Amino acid sequence: MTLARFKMCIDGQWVDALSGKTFKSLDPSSAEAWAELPDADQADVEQAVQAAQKAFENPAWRNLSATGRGKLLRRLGDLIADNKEHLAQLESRDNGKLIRETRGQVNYLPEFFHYTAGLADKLEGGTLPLDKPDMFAYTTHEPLGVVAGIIPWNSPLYLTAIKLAPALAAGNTIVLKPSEHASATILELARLALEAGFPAGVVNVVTGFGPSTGAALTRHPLVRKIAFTGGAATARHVVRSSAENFARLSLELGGKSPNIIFADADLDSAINGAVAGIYAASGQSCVAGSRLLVQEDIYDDFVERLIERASRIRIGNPQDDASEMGPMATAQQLAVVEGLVADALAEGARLRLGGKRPAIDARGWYYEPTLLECDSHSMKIMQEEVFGPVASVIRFKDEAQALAMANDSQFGLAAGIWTRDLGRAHRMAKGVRSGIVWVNTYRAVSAMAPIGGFNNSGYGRESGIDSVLAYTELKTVWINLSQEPMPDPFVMR
Ligand code: TXE
Repeated sequence: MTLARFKMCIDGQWVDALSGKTFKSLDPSSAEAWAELPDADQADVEQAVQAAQKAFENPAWRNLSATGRGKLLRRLGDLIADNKEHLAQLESRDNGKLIRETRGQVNYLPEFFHYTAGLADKLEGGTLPLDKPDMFAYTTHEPLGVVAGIIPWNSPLYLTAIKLAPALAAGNTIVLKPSEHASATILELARLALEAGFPAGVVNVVTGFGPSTGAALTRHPLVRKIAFTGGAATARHVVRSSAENFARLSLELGGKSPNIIFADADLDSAINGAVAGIYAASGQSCVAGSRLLVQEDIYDDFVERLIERASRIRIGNPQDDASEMGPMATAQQLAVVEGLVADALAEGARLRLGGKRPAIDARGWYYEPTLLECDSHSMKIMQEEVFGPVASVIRFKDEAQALAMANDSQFGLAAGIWTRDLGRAHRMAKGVRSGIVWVNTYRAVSAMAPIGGFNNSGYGRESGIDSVLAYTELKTVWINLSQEPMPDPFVMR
């Protein structure tokens, strides 16, 4: 097969790595190479960061009004809409996500740019009601400078949009480092940003591997903020890099989210919600509802019905409209899933569904929808993120026990609550320690709704009205109104 060849975007130019090195991206549905990309090292990263710093100081960007930045973002949103089918096909090809899922995500993608475009000129500072009559003071929100966006493979366009749009709305410049497993659509996004009219160097993309390209970027002294989505182990490297120059950080690190089904829930909806939570996107979702907590009165019925529904899931080529579950994005991820299921079985979990690769005519990294019954919430499979189509289910007696189990986790990204009791819905929503709570629904997103986690799920929030502020510094300006000479210099005023 002839490989698609991509170049990186540095300072508005499409370039190879200075070393000439490349790497191949594999198609998860066939395990075959389909694309070749530049393998950037420190020298390329240096050029990208310098280009972003130069663009940050360039009056064409620095002096562009907030209204002007908003217009560019709106145009970028429109261009994404014009190119939506191409982007959806490309992302599905690159990371093995279902075409119906990538279409859904890309159809909604312009909203992130349109919504954030409207925030660009609403970054208002304040005037301070000072208790010093001869002084006047006000605050302004100013851009940080160069932002590094580190992107994982599971939803590259979406996870880039929620970093790129606010960073640009606030007047920063950015260097994006997509995952080595799924870079293609981020390069296309940079192409659209140039077409929209963002000056050269405002949006740059370097492609390559985490420990080389990613690490060179995150430890660069000119990088003022790192916006990271990925795994906890990598996040610890990123946090250490940031310590060198105290770069601002936002971290979104996934979770082990509880999906809690009470006996009074609409069971048909709850079954769909459980499927959406863990089998959609083959479970490769930061908000996956991988812990199913089910009230004892309906437990047996729920488990049987879930098995019946999940065993009908059509596994197949992600590019096929009829498929409901595609492959794991990488061979490593498939190995992680297989390892964690083996550990769970060794620890005493009962396999009720799946637990193996499906017998389909494809060489890709497919894994069946899997359900494990657990008697103890302290089992590893109840505590560790799998990032695959593996749900572990356990019964609970009452609300108090459900809440205790829900919060017995190192993570805290999302939670689902299924009940018809309004009071219970609010009590649980208040009690659960997570950044997102869905009641009688799951995996809903909006440009207006902040996402981010409690505990080891990371810190900082993306999306929503405050997301742009997270890409700014606050400045306080003091004006002395007095006509008198400066008083005693040794006393604080
Ligand atoms: O992610 P990594 P991986 C979880 C999930 C998964 C695990 C590992 O549990 O099994 O993480 O996945 C870049 N300096 N999530 O290994 O390594 C890397 O190149 C700077 C949850 O794929 O975190 C990629 O661009 N950057 C998650 C990005 O970090 C480095 C989504 C993410 O890769 C780097 C994905 C370094 N030293 C996985 N090393 C979510 N929150 O949704 C790697 N990178």
